[in-house]
Amino acid sequence: MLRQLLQKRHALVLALGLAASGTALAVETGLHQVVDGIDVYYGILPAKVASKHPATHEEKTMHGGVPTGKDDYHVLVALFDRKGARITDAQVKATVAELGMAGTRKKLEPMRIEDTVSFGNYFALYGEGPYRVTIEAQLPGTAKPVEAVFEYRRR
Ligand SMILES: [Cu+2]
Repeated sequence: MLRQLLQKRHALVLALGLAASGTALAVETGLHQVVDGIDVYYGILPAKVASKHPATHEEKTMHGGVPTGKDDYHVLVALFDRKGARITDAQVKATVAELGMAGTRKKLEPMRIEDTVSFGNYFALYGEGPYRVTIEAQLPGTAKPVEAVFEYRRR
């Protein structure tokens, strides 16, 4: 069980492109919930962190290119089924909203990195927060999306 969890976390770290920068940031920004038996891993980090990666990194070109503003953040989700297999065919959306505000809802695009598929997009976080990040994942053959809500604070 622990080994499985570590593998998942490792997969998320890889997906976030943080493998070289150690685990501290990944632990700080990566969160996990189990909803209806689906493991939902969530990460958020400043876009400028992603843009420091080598030019060959796929992240450079995804979601229309890496925004460079200090308020631009990359939201990333990894999904695993009850058997621990990575889910690659979900329709994933995220709403990022400062508490009490309507926020921004966007599709999270499939991101293929290192032979894994995660889902991500960029969001602008202009306020101080805290933010509520709502992940909706529609899995094939299911009636209603899996929903996970995370809170995020800029620091
Ligand atoms: Cu991405």
